[in-house]
Amino acid sequence: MTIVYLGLGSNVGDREKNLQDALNEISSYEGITVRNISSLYETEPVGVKEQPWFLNAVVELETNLPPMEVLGINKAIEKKLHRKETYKWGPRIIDIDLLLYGNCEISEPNLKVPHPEMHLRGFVLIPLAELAPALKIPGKTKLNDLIGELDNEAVKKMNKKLNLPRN
Ligand code: GSY
Repeated sequence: MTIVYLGLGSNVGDREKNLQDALNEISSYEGITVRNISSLYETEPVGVKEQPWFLNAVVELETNLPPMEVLGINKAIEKKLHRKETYKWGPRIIDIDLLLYGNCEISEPNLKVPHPEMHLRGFVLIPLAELAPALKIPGKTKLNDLIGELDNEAVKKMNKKLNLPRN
């Protein structure tokens, strides 16, 4: 079994429902057990600023599925939840990013793990640190050191979590 972290984000429509729908879908897959979920975070958009703020969370799961299969599941769920391609860094109903797959480092044309920009993104690092404060990103330094180096991009913790589906 491998511990996997996924990043969830939405800034279109009912953002919390979109994240909950994504989490429910993830947990419905055989071979995936959702173990934990961070609080919800209201976050300032990174990249294109002129768009609604995101709602973000990080999910911890356990799986025996290979990383490419996890990637395929993420893409299938994004499609099922009607994610439409807009433009790079543009608004989206749902985004499901494979952040970490155990301690693996993967560099395939369509999959890079750890997620190549995660060490720069407060909306990923801060919820991730809530779940795994002592975690070290393979090839990088400790989470707390990375968080200390972030620009002051706004990441506001909400006193709220998605419902953990029963596996
Ligand atoms: O990479 C995920 C989509 N995304 C986000 C996001 O989830 N949160 C914030 N705050 N900014 C973002 N820009 C993009 S693209």
